[in-house]
Amino acid sequence: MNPHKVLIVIAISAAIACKPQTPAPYGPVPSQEQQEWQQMEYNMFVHFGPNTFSGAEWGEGTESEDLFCPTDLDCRQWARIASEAGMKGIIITAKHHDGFCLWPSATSTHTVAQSSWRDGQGDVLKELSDACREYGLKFGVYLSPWDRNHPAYGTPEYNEIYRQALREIHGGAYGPIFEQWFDGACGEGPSGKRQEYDWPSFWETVRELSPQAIMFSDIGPGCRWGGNENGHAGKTNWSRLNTLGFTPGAGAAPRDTLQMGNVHGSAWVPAEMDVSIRPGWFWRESENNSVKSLEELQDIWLSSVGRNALLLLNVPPDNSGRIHPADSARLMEFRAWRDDVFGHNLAHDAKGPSALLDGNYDTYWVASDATPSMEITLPQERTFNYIMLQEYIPLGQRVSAFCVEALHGGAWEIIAEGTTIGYKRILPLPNSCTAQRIRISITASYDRPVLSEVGLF
Ligand code: FUL
Ligand code: CA
Repeated sequence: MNPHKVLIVIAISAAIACKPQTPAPYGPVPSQEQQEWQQMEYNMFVHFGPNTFSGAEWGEGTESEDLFCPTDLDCRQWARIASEAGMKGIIITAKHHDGFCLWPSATSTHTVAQSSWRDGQGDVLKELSDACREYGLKFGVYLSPWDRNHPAYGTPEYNEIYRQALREIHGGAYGPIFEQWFDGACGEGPSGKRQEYDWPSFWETVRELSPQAIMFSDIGPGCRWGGNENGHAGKTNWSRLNTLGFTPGAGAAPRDTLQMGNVHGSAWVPAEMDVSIRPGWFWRESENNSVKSLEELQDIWLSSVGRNALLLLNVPPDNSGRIHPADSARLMEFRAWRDDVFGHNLAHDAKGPSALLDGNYDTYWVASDATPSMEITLPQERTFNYIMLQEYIPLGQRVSAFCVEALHGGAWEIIAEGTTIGYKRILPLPNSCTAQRIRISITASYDRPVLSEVGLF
């Protein structure tokens, strides 16, 4: 070999040796759609329908179609508020358990088309999907499988009717749908109608028409119910779940499993926390003074988004068809609090692994072993109340224990400890901490940790 060639070979080998290797994924990993969904963090749930006018939580299905009569429906107002609140999408109850369809569905005679609202010409899904597009929000749909109105409910025929309703919704008339919500609830009781749901065919129908849609149910497949309706995900929360042998609804995994996931779960099924800003899911006059306090919403944020889950906050419009000022005012306070606290990372100019401090989720730091420690040094002492950590989930969820220490008078003191991290973990400190040097130790992890970001707030 001539000397030139030798040099070239050496240079190429060196380049290969220095190129940082992308670590192999650990366990099941999120699809591209699940990654994008997780990054949405915060969406609006909208419960709207006959119950808005009757005050019921679960309508009977025998209500007159004329009961649904918003005097001043304004979906653009909902979308504007959602967007100003910092939400990324809206999911609406296209049909709740009473069976009333907010779009003129051919599958039912209990829809907006049979009501005198707008002479039967109205279509709430159309109006809301247009408004979402206008405000840059994603649009999602809840369609209750349990149907107290449809005469076919409880017979095999109903499965095809339900699929047909999905086809109408996902057929394109309402644009792309980012999430399809399958509610597992059924209050028929032991002597009521029993429907054997054909879940695989429901999922197939959505997959065919809306391959991008994340499908929610108690057990996924796209995302899972977080096991309660108070907005509190498990402190330990794996995005993995074992789904084999389980079905949505009565056949779902136990609630504590849904809250925590399964450490060795075979599928990527992250948690979504649905919770209402009011005591009920539907608006009622008597609850205008019971909108959750700012403190309650803060607590919900920290225990949903701050615990590796999505927050789906229900904001039910009133019987005029608009979101009540009590709710929108609270949403803006809540937004201001998040901007104020989390808008500025006090570690942005710190010394430490630069990929962890660059404000970019897609750049990450790979530890050289499973239980690394890393130090972050601030330009000067700063006071903070929250610590945020993020794993790079496209490579799976790995960390199962960690602790954070601060250097106080020459000694390291533990200020926070936790188990899982996942996409995002926020730890509120019991007392605010003033320090210049911070040490983060991963004390247990399946494979080498891959972290995207660290924040002090
Ligand atoms: C439950 C339903 O029964 C409630 O009415 C509400 O829609 C909630 C989001 O899901 O299962
Ligand atoms: Ca980064």
